[in-house]
Amino acid sequence: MHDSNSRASDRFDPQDFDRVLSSMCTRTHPEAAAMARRFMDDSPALPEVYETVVELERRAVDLLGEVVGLDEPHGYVTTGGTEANIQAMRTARALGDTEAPNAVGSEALHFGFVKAADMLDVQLRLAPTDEDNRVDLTEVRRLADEDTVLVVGVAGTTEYGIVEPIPELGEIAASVDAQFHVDAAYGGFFLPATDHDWQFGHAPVDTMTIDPHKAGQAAIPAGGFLARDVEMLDALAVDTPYLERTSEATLTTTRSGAGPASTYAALEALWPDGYEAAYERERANAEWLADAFRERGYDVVDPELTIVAADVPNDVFERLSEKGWRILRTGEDELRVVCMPHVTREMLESFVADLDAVREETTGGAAA
Ligand code: 0PR
Repeated sequence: MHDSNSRASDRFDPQDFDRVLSSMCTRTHPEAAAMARRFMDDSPALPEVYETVVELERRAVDLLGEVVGLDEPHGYVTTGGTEANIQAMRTARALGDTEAPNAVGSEALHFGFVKAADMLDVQLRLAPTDEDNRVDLTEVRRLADEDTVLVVGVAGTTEYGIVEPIPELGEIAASVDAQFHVDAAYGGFFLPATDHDWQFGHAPVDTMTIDPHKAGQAAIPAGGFLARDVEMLDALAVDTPYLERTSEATLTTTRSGAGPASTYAALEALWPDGYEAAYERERANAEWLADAFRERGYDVVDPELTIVAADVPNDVFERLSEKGWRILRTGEDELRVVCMPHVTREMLESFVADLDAVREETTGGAAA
């Protein structure tokens, strides 16, 4: 039993980021962290009571609109990418004109879409990806039909960071009169610094997910759901009979003010130059690590944004985990490193030094 006089905060420490290599979350920007703490007790669900946090959310959505090329953005700060993706499917189903709705995307869709489809009773049709992990567009075209209410493109896939062909997927959506959603949960804060076509200004995108609590450097919980037309948000609204407001479009009711407040603070501090500089750094780190794996004879999936996946043998992976590296594998069993702001070059050098030490100790070195 612990001493009942001691405080939980004296006894428990959060995960140190020094060895975290496979997470899309990162250290919160200091100003965003300060704002998260200040506004964690305020709930934007009650605008009549908590006025300031509602204003912060409005400003956060406006700035997110700038990031995604939308002049008049409609949306809100969600609990994360999963909620934003659920809302995209929900609005598409509400506005679609069919009794048997389906949604089409690639196998690279985040597993949260499976939850969305399950809850909303929408059939999820996933086109295969090829050996380079790219979506087969012919197959997407074949899967889309008159009952398709939503086509999804991922701008930065979870496992490899691949930017799917957004304009082409948008054309397929238009050809069957379906809504087009882009999941830029991971990629959205990197992509403005690249040449990729991914946002509202580049393709007929209707809705988008972009997560401040990933590369946006805001506090958890902060996802972003954005829509081109206000009707898409209105389609989500339910009546709220006993409040002064008449309707609510969010999925959850009580919401933490930490998300909107820290999102606004992070964007104010980092958009656009801070995010661009972070991307350049993380991209260079990803390339550096990919080269380090290649030099050691491992197959590497070329990083498209900031994710490196390498075919490292299981015994080597296990030994690196034992050394305290917080690493995860892809579905194909590759070691997957997500270069986020907390992942410094120094950290990667120390990781590669451990990799070399482990290779000496195991058969993995010989096998590679
Ligand atoms: N869409 C994409 C493209 C994602 O990569 C993710 C999260 C989501 C949606 C869902 O976002 P939320 O987790 O905010 O609902 N992908 C991460 C993953 O599966 C989730 C994650 C994030 C896991 C941080 C661990 C972690 O520390 O790897």
